[in-house]
Amino acid sequence: MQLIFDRIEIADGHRAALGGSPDGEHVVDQFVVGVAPSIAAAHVFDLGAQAHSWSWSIAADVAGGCTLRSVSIVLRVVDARGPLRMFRHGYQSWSPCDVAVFGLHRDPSFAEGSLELVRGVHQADQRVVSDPDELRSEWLTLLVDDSGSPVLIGFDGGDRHDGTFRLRSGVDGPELWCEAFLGDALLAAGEERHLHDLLIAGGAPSDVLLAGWATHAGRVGRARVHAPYQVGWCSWYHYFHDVTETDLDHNLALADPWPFDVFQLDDGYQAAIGDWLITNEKFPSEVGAIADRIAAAGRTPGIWIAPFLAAPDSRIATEHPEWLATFPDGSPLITMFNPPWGGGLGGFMYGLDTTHPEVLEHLEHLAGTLVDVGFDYLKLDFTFSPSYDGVWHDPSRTPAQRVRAGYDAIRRGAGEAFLLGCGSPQSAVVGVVDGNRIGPDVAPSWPIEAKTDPLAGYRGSQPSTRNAWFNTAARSFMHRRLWLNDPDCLMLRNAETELTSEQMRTWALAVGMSGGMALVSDDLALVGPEGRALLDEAIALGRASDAAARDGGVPTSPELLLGPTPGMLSTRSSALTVDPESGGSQVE
Ligand code: 9PG
Repeated sequence: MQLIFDRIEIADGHRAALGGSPDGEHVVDQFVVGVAPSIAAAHVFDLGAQAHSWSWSIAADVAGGCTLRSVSIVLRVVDARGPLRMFRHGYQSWSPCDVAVFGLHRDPSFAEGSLELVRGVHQADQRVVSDPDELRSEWLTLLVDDSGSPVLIGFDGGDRHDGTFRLRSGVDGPELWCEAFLGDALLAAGEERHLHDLLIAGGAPSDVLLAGWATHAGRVGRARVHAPYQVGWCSWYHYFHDVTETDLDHNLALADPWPFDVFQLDDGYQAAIGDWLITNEKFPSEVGAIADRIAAAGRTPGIWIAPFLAAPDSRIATEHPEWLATFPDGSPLITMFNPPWGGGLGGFMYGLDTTHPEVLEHLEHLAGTLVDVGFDYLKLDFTFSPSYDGVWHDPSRTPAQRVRAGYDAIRRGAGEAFLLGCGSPQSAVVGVVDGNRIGPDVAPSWPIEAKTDPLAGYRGSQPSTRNAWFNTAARSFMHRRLWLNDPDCLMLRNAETELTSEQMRTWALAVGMSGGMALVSDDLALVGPEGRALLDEAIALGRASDAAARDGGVPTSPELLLGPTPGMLSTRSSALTVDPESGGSQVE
């Protein structure tokens, strides 16, 4: 299989069909695209002569400027043997990572009943794809044919714009569109935007290619990878929204014999989505008093916020309607639907406008206040919100820049506190988060719970321990290169769960071997000696795997490209093989 440069395309329909060398200036309609050659430095990819890195830029060549949805380098895929397979890397934490067959599988946006609101949660571009054969991957991808020799194509960053790979049928066969997605950002006349470098590498197994790419992207993005290994407790996966202050105190009282560094209160304490400093009637104390009590028990206080969302009836939304992004008709932009949140519109949430200077001040102040009252660990959730199409105060910002501006404001306020990204567009947060959720939510069941109504096209994003396992394996290579991986919480209780002890063990071993964060999320009174022993085993594995990762031995998923979903997670010393159906596993 070979990839050959064919042309530059501006979405949708404007093209410069040049062929041959991509280097030089391409005038496409009202834009000038500059592509500069640069040979990948030897220290980046140890992959022989087949590694390339292209720097490129775009400028609007028209008085008054121009909006730009996307610009693509189009590569033709030639001499592929047999069906082409594509590693589809998901957009944000919960978006599934899998391997799809070109011409056979469909993009999730094609599913009957797929909703724009959900597409926007899981893809950089919320529109339905135009080609029925099209497969998409975000930030990076791997292509492989029957020769078994994969090619990696990836952007080296994602904080200036998203990067989407679209495998499509072209006139002369399959094409890979390497798309810089600017989401209709306004380019001023003559303004040149440097796009993220595009990297292409082959000649090595997929795990080696992924390791090379992540190492490089981590360096370029100044990844924060030095926080200590994290062990903790989180209130979510037992109490969910119903958590009370009594529940928190009950677990804190039981925690003495447990090895937790962090004790993290999740969703359910706040008066409203958006009003994070005011507690509801289930929490008689103020947030500062809660932090004090956790600190007095010798743990790092942690708290959950969804900083870019606002419930319609929240104080923030009603006092500052000008802080909300809008639809073109001027009504507030809706960026999430979660019925348990209520909020005045049955669970529809508004998106804060992270291009508005006052919103950024608010976010900085919010994070600063939470840290000042004692929370040294902030879980930042539903952070894809600023990426939706809409009307934004500063129209020059891309979706990725809007996400990143929100995170950067929080980092300014939080100083050196530990920031955990969640629901985070993965490519936009390198260099700002310390830890990052890399998979969907676990659940007290292995498959998707029967009561869950799976989202059309996006089943793989639904809470289930099996779905969490898939992304933990597929994104294992990111740990300590881009951030600390958060595979999501362990499940240890032996009551109020549908997980068998075998499935619990599989998940605990996966979390441990991944080297990622290890958080317990049960009512501690329900965890028996078996669960406690499993935690100790997972932490011992986790510390060893994490220590190896700091030393370059990041876990891998060596057979990633063999099946639709990964089946294996390997460390330097052992390998975990998981049966996706039964949730059983073997360690060798
Ligand atoms: C709190 C939770 C926990 C959890 C997060 C996140 O409706 N939804 O589509 C939906 C998706 C994810 C989700 C909740 C709802 O979970 O991953 O750890 O913090 O929020 O609400």
